[in-house]
Amino acid sequence: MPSSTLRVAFDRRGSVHDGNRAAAGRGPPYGLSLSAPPTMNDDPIAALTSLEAAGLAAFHEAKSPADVEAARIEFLGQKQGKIKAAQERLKSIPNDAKRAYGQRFNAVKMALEAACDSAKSRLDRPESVVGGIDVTRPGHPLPKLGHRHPLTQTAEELIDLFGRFGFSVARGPEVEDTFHNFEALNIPAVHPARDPSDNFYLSEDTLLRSQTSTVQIRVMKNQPPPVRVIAIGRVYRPDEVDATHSFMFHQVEGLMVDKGVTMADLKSVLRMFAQSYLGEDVKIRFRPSFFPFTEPSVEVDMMWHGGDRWVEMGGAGMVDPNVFKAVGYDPELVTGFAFGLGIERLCMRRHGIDDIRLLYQNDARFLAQF
Ligand code: FA5
Repeated sequence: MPSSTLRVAFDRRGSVHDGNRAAAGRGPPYGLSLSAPPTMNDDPIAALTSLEAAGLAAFHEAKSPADVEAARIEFLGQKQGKIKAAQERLKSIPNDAKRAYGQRFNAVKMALEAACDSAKSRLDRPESVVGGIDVTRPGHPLPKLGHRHPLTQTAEELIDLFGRFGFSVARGPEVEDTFHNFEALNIPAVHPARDPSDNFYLSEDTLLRSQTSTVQIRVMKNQPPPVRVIAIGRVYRPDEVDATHSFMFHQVEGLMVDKGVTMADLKSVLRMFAQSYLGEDVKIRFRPSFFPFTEPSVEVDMMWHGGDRWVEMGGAGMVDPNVFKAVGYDPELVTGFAFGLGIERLCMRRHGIDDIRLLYQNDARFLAQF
């Protein structure tokens, strides 16, 4: 009996079988007659054909990478694979039949290699292939539907910039109570800034916040110093609408409290911010001003695009000791600065927009430019 029929091998289900299984009446491992290895088939070309059929069936029916590997070893294995045996048979083929055998052998070998590759790629998929759907495949690109509004872009850039200066982000409600909007900010009941004609009251003691300075109070009431935060959001005032004013707009509030914070720190931070966001050559200036919750106070102006006029960018100052007392900080121990800048105006100056109303009209032709 030829040695190949006695060889013990693993079939593709991982069980041990021997080369005599067909002879013993148990059938071949892949359901095709392989009982006669090439050396036992009288017609060498017919032997190649049945070898091809068996190999193709084995790769085709493989149900796991382990099945493919078992079939690869059985048919294409370098040492004892059936293709290797068929190649060795060439030596015993008469000279006049060698050419035909060689051509058929090459075709069978290539067909089995291709079947092996395609079985591998069929089965070597990640587990994410569920029900024939490969969920890891990239999807179809979505059509470009739009982009972030320039005000959102500005807000995100401010968060990024101040983040690099060490400021984290705090939030506060748009519907505010009079304590946070006024009293805690040193604006007593009789102050004209509380006038109903200057604010959108929702009830006697709630209103749409008129400034983001309210968040200063909420932050300080919730955490001990040191503090270094910004707060971004909408504010509401019944201002007459023109090219630089709206009844609803956005502010970025900044607050830094620590031991030894000075006006020089405030001016440095605002100058660095303006140069980073508006460009190295931006001109800003500080004007003495008044806010009930800072002392001393300043207005910060920026030279408008075109270079012909100053436009107010925000208000700022050193936190008033009364505010520290209202939130339970000791003004003998800590000092701090605060600022509130108009986001619309920063965005307008940055992009050369000359009318604030353009930012709210949602005209796609305008928005597409940013
Ligand atoms: C304030 O709102 C103060 N809370 C700022 C502040 C914070 C001072 C912390 C001290 C300490 P003011 O009312 O000046 O300040 O507004 C600040 C900025 O908001 C203005 O400089 C301007 O850029 C913007 N702004 C004000 N009113 C409008 C408006 N109606 N439309 C658009 N932007 C506005």
